[in-house]
Amino acid sequence: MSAKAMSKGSPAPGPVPAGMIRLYSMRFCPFAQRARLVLEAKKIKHETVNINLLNKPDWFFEKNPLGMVPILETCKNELVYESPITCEFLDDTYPAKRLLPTDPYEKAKQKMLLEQFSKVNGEYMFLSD
Ligand SMILES: N[C@@H](CCC(=O)N[C@@H](CS)C(=O)NCC(=O)O)C(=O)O
Repeated sequence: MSAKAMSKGSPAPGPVPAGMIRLYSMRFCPFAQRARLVLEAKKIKHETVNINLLNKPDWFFEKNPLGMVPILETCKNELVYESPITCEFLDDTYPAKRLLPTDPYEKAKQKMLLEQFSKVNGEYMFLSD
């Protein structure tokens, strides 16, 4: 994980190296934690770029118009945001050791459970680095 979060004025990171995926994150973000858990569980080679959410770089909005983490960026310049979507994208892109069921109803049940847990408001801090 990068030591310091990128803020307004930080240069945009270059292209994602081949064979790698990049996670834009914030260390204390519970939504980014979902993507981090999937990356870890599936042992996906990745790099992390932390963003100072109190002072976002301008280029960050080109990655996600909502200006939120988590975001995944691939070496094909694909950008994926919204944590449940990032998790499913990782599971589909790296199909070894699948985390989501393939049965449609079982998959729907997992997503419904996630929706229920998403109603629980956690308290977290917006720290810059
Ligand atoms: N629905 C989004 C929520 C992500 C979210 O709220 N991220 C927070 C950090 S924990 C964020 O980026 N906030 C920046 C802002 O609201 O400006 C998801 O599931 O990915």
